[in-house]
Amino acid sequence: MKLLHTSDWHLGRTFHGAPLLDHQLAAVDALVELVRSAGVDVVVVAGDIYDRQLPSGDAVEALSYALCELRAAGARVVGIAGNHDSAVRLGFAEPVLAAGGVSIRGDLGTIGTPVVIEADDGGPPLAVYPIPYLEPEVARHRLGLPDARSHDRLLRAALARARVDLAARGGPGAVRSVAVVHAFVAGGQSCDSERVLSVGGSAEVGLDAFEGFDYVALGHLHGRQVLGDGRARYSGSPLAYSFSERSHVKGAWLVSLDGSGRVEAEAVDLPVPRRLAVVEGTFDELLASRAFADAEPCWVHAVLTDAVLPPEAMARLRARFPHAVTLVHRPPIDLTDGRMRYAERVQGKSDLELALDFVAHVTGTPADDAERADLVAAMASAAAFAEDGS
Ligand SMILES: [Mn+2]
Repeated sequence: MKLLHTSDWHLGRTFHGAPLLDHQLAAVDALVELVRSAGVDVVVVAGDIYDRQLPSGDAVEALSYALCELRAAGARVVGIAGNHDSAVRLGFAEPVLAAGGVSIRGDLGTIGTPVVIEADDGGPPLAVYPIPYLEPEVARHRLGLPDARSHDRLLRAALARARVDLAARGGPGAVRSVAVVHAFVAGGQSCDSERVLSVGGSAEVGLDAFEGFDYVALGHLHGRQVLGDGRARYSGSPLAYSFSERSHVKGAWLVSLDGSGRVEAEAVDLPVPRRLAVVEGTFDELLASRAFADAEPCWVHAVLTDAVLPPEAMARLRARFPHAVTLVHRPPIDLTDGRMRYAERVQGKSDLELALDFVAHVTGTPADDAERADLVAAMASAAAFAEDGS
């Protein structure tokens, strides 16, 4: 049987303010095409389907489109709520949708009840165990473990429920099994676009928690990766959601489970509607140098190394890089000025000396005669103002 493992769609997310929905829909279309060309039985979406608890109308429309298209292409769909999703909203009318072949689970009360897909290869059926994201403060009460506060303990309890059902079905050999989980599993590599699951305590779950399942479809980490012996994998997000992902290859896992539950997973890549580029140099270099021509159609993060940030820098950069979205100014001087405290550095200096120091500090060169004269005049008029109070 064939399973297509994807996650972290984050429908409705923007990229530093730029809308991404068209790119997300292109990823959906590519997944639909894969379902058709590879004869996929079930598409598994391992959480963070929406980017936020209250998705926009456009994002809801995109999910409706995705579910209908995947189903029309011949696959069942099984999804779970991630830490970005509202479990209640995502799980809306689940039993009714499930009758139509689409199960998006948010309700923790359903943990241990699989979505069973009958085989068409003569082998045993496939039981998919969706385990929605377990937020400890909610999950410990819903799972009847009020003292459990760690992600590890709660996920193990949830998986134990799934194992009880699995054993009742005759266990390995009688059924092929997949767990769908949204969690941070020990050994996983994170990047800048995942929201941390636990501020303070550890959110890590040990890989040994997943013993007994033929395949574990993980969501949460946005880089595609393989854990342990390869039965547990992250599909990663279909698109890059931060510049830290510019070396990622985005895609999904096309997983084949044979009659005995043996797994073969093939990486399938998704289209890259717009690449990411980081460009660094002076403003003039960025605007003129041919070295940056490749970055013109990309999402661009610009690092400006001029001593002084040019006015309207971002707007002017966009004349060449229309998709420039972030800019940092990194002047070639040390603004920290050693370890001297501010009070020590300014001690015994006149106002004019302080102002001249400031100019040198910010521009990297001492004030010239004209600038010095301007400062002297400005200070004289400020002093006159302070004296006569007018
Ligand atoms: Mn995510």
